[in-house]
Amino acid sequence: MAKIAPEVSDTIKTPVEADQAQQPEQPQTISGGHLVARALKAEGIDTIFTLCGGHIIDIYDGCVDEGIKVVDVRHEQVAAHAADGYARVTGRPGCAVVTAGPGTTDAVTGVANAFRAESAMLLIGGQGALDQHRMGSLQDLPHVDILKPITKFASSVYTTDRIADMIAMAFRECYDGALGPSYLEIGRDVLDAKIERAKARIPQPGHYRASTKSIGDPAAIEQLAGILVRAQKPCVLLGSQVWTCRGAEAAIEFCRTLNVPAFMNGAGRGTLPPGDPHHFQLTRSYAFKNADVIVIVGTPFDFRMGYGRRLPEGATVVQIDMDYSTVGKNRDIALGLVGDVGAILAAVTQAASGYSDKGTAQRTPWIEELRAEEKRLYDARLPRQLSDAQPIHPLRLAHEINEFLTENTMFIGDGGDVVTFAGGVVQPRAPGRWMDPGPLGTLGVGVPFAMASKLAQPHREVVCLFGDGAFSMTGWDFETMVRFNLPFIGVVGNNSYMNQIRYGQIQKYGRERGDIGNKLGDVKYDLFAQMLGGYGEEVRDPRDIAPALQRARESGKPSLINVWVDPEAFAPGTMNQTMYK
Ligand SMILES: Cc1ncc(C[n+]2csc(CCOP(=O)(O)OP(=O)(O)O)c2C)c(N)n1
Ligand SMILES: [Mg+2]
Repeated sequence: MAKIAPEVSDTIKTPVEADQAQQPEQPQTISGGHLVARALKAEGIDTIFTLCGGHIIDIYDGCVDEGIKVVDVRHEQVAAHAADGYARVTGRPGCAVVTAGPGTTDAVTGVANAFRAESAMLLIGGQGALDQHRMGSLQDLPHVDILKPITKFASSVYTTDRIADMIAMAFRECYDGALGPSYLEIGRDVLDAKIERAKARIPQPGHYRASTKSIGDPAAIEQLAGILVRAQKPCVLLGSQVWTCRGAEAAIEFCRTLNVPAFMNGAGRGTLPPGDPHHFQLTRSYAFKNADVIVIVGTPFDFRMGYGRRLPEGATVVQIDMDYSTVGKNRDIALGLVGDVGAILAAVTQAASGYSDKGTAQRTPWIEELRAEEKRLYDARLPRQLSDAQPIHPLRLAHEINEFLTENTMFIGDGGDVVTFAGGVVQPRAPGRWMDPGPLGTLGVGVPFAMASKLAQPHREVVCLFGDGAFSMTGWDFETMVRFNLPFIGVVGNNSYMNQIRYGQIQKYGRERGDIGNKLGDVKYDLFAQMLGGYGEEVRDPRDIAPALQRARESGKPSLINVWVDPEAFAPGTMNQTMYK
């Protein structure tokens, strides 16, 4: 057919041309950064956390096309922690995008934290152009080598057409066993190049990885049901994986059907609400010491568990975990089960329903015994929790925060001693309402976790308790909270020290030498918040804590309540730290 002259084509169109005119024009080529955004979208990611650099700007351009929100922070550690937090809150992987060299090394701590906390996130890092490989390009470093030991998967992407494919691969690896982070480095030329769209494999949503809801060995399920039905004094510890697997309902059903008392740690806190007949908090050591069956769910025998050594030899210890290599590590077990911990608990409950007598009544005296002990320990602590002393006792601060929480509040702990105090007092009211760094113990997660929580679930209130040392580490991103209009209630338990470390120094070196390297200034964090456009006030009288929290809630702004707490009070958890023993 003869080519139609432009002036004619405006008025007379062939049927094919008319059809094409109605379709939005599909470019035949696509750039690497746009492929990144396509792959992130396929994974359900609607937000990335980033700090800009020339190596990565094409990803931003792709995000604009895909409708992915670009949250730009002030330090890459914050971007990585926020991606970790986003994963925990949403159940989808988080994503941080950072530039080459220092951008990537700044993010390493956040990735490391996600690694130990078993959080699924992808770090995408820039790299110099491949055609300048090892020539000394700007910000060039061996990123993959650096990230390899702290990720489940770390690789460079060598061609533009593999970008989306390798992102899908990285996400798949995040979900293999216990969750964890992946890292991809993409060279600047690989990212900026445009290729024919048809050449790229772009994995389709929901079609590049399988379900992980496995219950493992069915015989082990039956065996555990039998053990529990016969148990007189069982207890269960519900760890972070219960939340990761979204297994709260299954865990509640398990405890109720089998009449088993439950303790919770990490993100497992709030699985059972406070006041529930099977919810216990203060009697864990007592229960472990006296139990005949101990079921450890979704938490390793690491330092928080005394490496499993504190569990009595005579007890039947059962471990359930997503990760094969965690089960039986550091301590022998009677039975191990590997898979989705929620699915396993549901299967065990189901298997127990086959017993005409599940033995629930024989466990009631044990539950009553624990309840009495729980009350005794609570009453013994109560006077300090209600103390009107000035400077404020950190237990009183923890008490006031606990009273302030609602079912809709996410509680975040970021600090040393003040957060350890809070750990024994603050009780989240629902599953998934507790965030702490996890076993890496990284200070500085508070602002980024608050950021992730508010972005992913704007309707959910966030209360974050900071130590003054912890806040200082990533606190500048309070400004990002203001810029993105992310209101939250920040509380700084300000003792002007890195107190958790100071305690050990005083013990070891005496009063005179105990304050070396741990003294902070008397910083008015309330004024810092105000300076950045947030709400701030300070509190010295414990009776003013609750009204100040309320005013922060009503301000509708990011806020910091600077609470001056007693630097000479130390939490039992701090005093018992195993590293000093
Ligand atoms: C990033 C990081 N650096 C150092 C430490 C070691 N550390 C553990 S607790 C602590 C003190 C924290 O001080 P602060 O946040 O003020 O809480 P406090 O103990 O005073 O209540 C330090 C430095 C850590 N856990 N993480
Ligand atoms: Mg402090």
